[in-house]
Amino acid sequence: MSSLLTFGEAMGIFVADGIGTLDHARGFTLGVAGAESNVAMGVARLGGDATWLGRLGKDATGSLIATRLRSSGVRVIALEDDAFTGLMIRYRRSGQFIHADYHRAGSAGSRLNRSDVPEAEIAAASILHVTGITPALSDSCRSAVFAAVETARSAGVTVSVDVNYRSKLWSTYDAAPVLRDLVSRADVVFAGPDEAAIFLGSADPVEGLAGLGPSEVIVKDGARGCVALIDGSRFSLPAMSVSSIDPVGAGDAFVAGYLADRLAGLPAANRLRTAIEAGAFAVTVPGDCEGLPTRADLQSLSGTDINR
Ligand code: KDG
Repeated sequence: MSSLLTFGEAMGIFVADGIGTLDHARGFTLGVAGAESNVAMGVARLGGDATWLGRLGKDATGSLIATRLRSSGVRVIALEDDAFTGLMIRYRRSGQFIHADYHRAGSAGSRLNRSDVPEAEIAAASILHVTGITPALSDSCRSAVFAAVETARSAGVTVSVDVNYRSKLWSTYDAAPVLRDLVSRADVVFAGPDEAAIFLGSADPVEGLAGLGPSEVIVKDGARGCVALIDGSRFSLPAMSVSSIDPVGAGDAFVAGYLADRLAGLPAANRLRTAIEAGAFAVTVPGDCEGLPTRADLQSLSGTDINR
């Protein structure tokens, strides 16, 4: 069976209930955050075979993360670490503005290193998925990402990269050469137009990303939908009109939708349609991973046949 392997930092997250500054918060919802673990859960919920690997502290947050991922059907390779499991705190300053604080410097997840990702696991996968978040966490994480990507390439495993620029982790100046290098080693790349501009400048994002080498370029543009260049064919899909409650995690749901259909051997048009639907479903549910849909969820959203 085709399978996805991904790795990165998964964290606990406290999301303030309601809207307002943190000092007005009276309750928090505890969840799990992390772009790569979100994608793994998203692929698994859509019926795909997904493995997430990462370092977790020997604390309650680490256990929570492993339990939540496994309950979504993800195979978890959790490497125990003496450091704490990273945390995030997020609140909504207004209906529009979301603020997040990281508590992750020195965390277990940021201590991942290149010997943590076994070559055999990579070679056995159909897709290795990494993000531009991991190289920003530490030198050892950066080295792990590039080593894993090179192992995948040598083994003929598809390399998928979501650029996922995080301004709280590094500057665009520091990120640009690293993200450009990472994208140039990918087969499949996902980026927002603003993220692509970090290392492409004013070049057209689709053409610019394709010019670096990936044969599957997908530019996700939130409420505007997506444009893509896949094996030489161009696609442009509008977003679905849904009532958005929480945009966080929608990009990961989109990636999961695309990769789940790719693992299932479906053509590009289906992958992009599922990506759009998964992203749309995710924004209707609060939380980073709670809105990752199943196939049945997508059917209820679109009212279409899931076997199309
Ligand atoms: O992609 C959603 C993420 O922002 C979230 O789950 C946490 O990985 C995360 C990050 O670094 O922001």
